[in-house]
Amino acid sequence: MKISRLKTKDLSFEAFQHTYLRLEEPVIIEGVKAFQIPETSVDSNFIKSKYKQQGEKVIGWYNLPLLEDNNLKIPEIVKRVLNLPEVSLRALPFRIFMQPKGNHTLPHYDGNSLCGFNLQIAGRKKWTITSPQTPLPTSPFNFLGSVHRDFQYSECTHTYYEFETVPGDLLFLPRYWFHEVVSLEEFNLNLNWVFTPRYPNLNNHLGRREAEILKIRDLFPFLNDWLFIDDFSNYGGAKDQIVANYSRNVGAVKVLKRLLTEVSKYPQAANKLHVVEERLKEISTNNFNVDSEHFYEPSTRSDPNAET
Ligand SMILES: O=C(O)CCC(=O)C(=O)O
Ligand SMILES: [Fe+2]
Repeated sequence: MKISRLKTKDLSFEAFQHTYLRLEEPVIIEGVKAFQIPETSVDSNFIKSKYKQQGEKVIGWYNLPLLEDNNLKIPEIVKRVLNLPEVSLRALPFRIFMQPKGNHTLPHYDGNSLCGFNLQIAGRKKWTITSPQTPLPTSPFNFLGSVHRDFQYSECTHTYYEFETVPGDLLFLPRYWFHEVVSLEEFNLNLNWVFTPRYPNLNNHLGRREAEILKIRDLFPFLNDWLFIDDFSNYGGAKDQIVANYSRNVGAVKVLKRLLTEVSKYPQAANKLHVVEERLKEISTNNFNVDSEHFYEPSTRSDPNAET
């Protein structure tokens, strides 16, 4: 399937809200700019010196506060979404991905029911994103795909989009969409703003699974250290409200079924554990580990005069 691509000037905020944000449909908005300085100065030295200290290294990226200054402006559409009352922000909602050629981020969806705007600044990436209506097999109690490296997507079994992003492409990636990402150029840089909706999405399998898992984590707090790989204490930046909203209709039967379903995945997942571990090590090693000789190469597709 082909992902929708629209130019900033052809997409009103209201149209974005109705067609993509509310329906949780991915889209690429072209010609978006965040750095106001010359493109050639946005190299790895610049990024490291400006953001590495302020950031918190997390597996394959750096978490940062919502930064904005004369050099870096948050794109208008992102700012408007982050300010919506139904959106909750974690303390560090801004992330930077800077990776070398060949980095392959394993299939996963983001924890904390995160939706994200991912803006390609430099380089090029190949994305394969899969609808939560036809999810990949999940690892027990988490959001990593339980698949081998040579996993083949098939249109018979998966609704997925395969596409490349180039500088100026702002991808809206809704929550629970699996994504697998390959960095294609020597120097690849993406800015990412993430948020958690305060309301659940119970229209797809992974949204319902998350609601059930939240209920389990809330009912049995000791399981958080034991079974889960992410932090629960400040889920989505508004844990109590989100847990209450998402798991309102999750009763004892659903809790029990979910526990059994997740536990029954262990034998299968044990097979793939070393694959997943190796892939996590790959993205962790590559995180900000790029050659500083490479510079932002503007794409013909991005429109330098476009609104930010
Ligand atoms: O760029 C990548 O390699 C991974 C991006 C990603 O996982 C995300 O934006 O959530
Ligand atoms: Fe991700």
